[in-house]
Amino acid sequence: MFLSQFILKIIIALYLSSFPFSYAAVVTYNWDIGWITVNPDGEFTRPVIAINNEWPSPTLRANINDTVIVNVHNSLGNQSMTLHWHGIFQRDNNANDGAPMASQCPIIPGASYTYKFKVDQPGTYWYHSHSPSQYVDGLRGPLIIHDPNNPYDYDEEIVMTITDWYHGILECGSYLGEITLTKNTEQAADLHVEYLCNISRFLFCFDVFSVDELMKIAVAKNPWGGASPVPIRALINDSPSTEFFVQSNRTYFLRVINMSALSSFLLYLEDHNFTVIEADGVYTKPFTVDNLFFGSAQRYGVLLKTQPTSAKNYAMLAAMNVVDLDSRAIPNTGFQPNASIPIVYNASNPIIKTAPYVYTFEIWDDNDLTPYDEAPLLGQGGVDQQFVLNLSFFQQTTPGNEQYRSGFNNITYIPQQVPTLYTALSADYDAVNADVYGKYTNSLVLGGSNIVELVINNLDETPHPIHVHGHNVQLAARGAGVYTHSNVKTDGPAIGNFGNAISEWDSFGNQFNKSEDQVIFNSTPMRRDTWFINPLSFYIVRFRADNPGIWLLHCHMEWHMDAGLMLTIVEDPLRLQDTQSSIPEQMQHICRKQSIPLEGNAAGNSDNYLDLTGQITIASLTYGSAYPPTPIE
Ligand SMILES: [Cu+2]
Repeated sequence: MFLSQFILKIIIALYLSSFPFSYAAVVTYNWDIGWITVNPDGEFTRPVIAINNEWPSPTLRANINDTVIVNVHNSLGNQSMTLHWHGIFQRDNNANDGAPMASQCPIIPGASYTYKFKVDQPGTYWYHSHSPSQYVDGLRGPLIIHDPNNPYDYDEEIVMTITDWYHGILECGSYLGEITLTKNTEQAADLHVEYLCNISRFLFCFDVFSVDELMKIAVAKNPWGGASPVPIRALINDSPSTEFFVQSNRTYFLRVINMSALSSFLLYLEDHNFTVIEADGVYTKPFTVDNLFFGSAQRYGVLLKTQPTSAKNYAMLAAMNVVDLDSRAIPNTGFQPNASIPIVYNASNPIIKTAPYVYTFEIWDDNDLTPYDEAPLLGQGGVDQQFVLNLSFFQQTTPGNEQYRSGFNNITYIPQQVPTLYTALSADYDAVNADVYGKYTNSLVLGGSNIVELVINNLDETPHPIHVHGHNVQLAARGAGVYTHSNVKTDGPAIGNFGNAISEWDSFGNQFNKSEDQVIFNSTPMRRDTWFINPLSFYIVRFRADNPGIWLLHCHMEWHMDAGLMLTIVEDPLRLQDTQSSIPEQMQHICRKQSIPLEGNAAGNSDNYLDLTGQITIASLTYGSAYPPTPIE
C-alpha cells in the first residue's frame, strides 16, 4: 500500500518534471510598501516609494497559467495606495484590477490587502500604483509572464525599463532646443518627429515649484493649466549607469517597458536591428525595424541579433521625445532627455558610453504590425455599439471648479462616493443605466458580447497614449482630423437604452468630417492595451465586450489622468452581478475603515439608484481626478 503510493508519487513527479511549465503554480510575493530616500542619478536625493525597502522595484515573474498572489501592506504612513497590473485582463476578477474608487477602495496606511490573479496571457507587462502620481514616485516595476510555447527562439532574455525621472522640482526656465515638427493636420497620422535635442535656449522663467506643487500645476487654472511637469532626465532600469553585457552571434529577447510618467521615447542601437515579436503582450508576425517608439506604458518584445564578432562595443540610445513636452516647463539646467546604455560585447575593448548622435528618426507605424494569430477585424458588417469620444483640455466653468482640466466629451473624471464596481454590483437592473455611476465617472455601459467601437478624436495639439483596463483592442483605423461616421449595425443585437449616445459635434468637429469611405480599416489589426493617438487626429479601436467588469480608460500620461482624462467602461453589469458579486472580506474592512459604502449609486444612495443627489461634481483642487490620500489613522 505504502509502496504503491510511493511509486505513484514518483511517477507523477517524473511526469511533471518532464513538462516543467505544463502545470500551474502559485507564485507568492510579500510586499511592504514604504518610503525610502534614493539618489539614483547622483545629483539629487529624494523620497521614493519602495517595496520591502528596496528600489528599483523588483521584477514580478510568473509562468503562463500561474496564480500570482501579492500580499501588500501599506507602510507609507501618509498615503493610501493601490496596485494595478497593467495589461492583465483580470477575467472574472475585476476586484483585483487595482483601480481606486473604480474596482476597490484605496488601501489606507496600516492596512493589508492580498491581490490574487491568474495569468493566462504571456508577455511583457508592468505593475504600478494607480493612486495619485505614486508611480512617478517609484512604485512601478516589470511584470513578466514567461511562455514555454513562445513561437520564437532566443538564447537569453533582457528586461529593460525606460523612465522619465523627476527631482520633484520644476526648475526655473525653459528648454526649447532646435525643434522641428511636421504637424500639418492632414499628415498628423504619419507624424515624423525630428530630434535635435542638445541645444537649449533659456527663454522663459517661472517660479520654482515644490514637490507638492506638481499635482496642482497639472490641474491648475490657466496659464499653467494642463502644463505637465517635465522630468529632469531619462533613466534606463532606473539608473543612469546601466550596462548590458552581450555575447556575439546570439539572439536576445529584449523586453522593453516605457514606465514613464509623461514621456514617449525612441530606442536606437547603431548597426543593429530589432525584430518585433510582441507588443503589449500580443505576439506579432516578425517585423524588423531600426528603432522602437514607445508612448508611456507601451511595451515591445523584440529579438536582438548580436554581431558575429565581439570586435566592437556599442551604446544604445533612448531619446525622450522632447517636442511633446511643454516648453514652458522644461528645466533650464540638468535636463538630460537622452540616455545612453553601453552594450558591451567585450569588456577589454573600449566601453562606448555615449550613443552616436542621430538627428532624424523616421518612426514606423505600429498599425503595420500583424498579430501572430491573424485575428480578423471585428465588426466588418458593422459594430453593435459605437462611442465617439472627443479628447480635449478645457476650462471648467462650474462655480467652485474653474480648474483647467481634461476629459472626454467635455466631462472630466471625478471619483465618486462609492467605488463604481460596488455600484454595479448593488444596483440590480439599474446597473445598465449609466446615470447611476454619476455624471463624472463618464460611464459607458456595454452590452455583453457586443462588438464595441471606440472612436477617439484627439482635439488636442499633443499626442496621448490611451490605455484601457481589462482588454486589449484592435487598432482598427486612424487618420487625421475628426471622425464622425456611424458604424452601428441597424439589425444587430439589441443594446438597450444605455445612455451616452454618440456625442454632438462641436464647432471644431465641423472643420474636418471623415466618413468611413475615407478611412482604411486594417483587415488583421494589431491589438494593444495602450495606443498612441497623434495630435489632431482620430483613432478607431474595436473589441468584444466579453470581460464583465468596471474598466477605466485613460491617458497614460500621469498628469493628464490626474487632470481627468479618464472614463469608465461598465461592461455587461448584469453578468457581473451574476458571476463576481462578492467583495473580498479584507477589502470590505478597508472600505469600512474609511466610511466608503459597499453599495449604492455614485452618491451613496442605495434606496433610489436614480436619485443622484450628492454625487461628486467638483474635483479635488489639489489631487485632481485622483482619490485624495487618506490621513494617518
Ligand atoms: Cu494625455
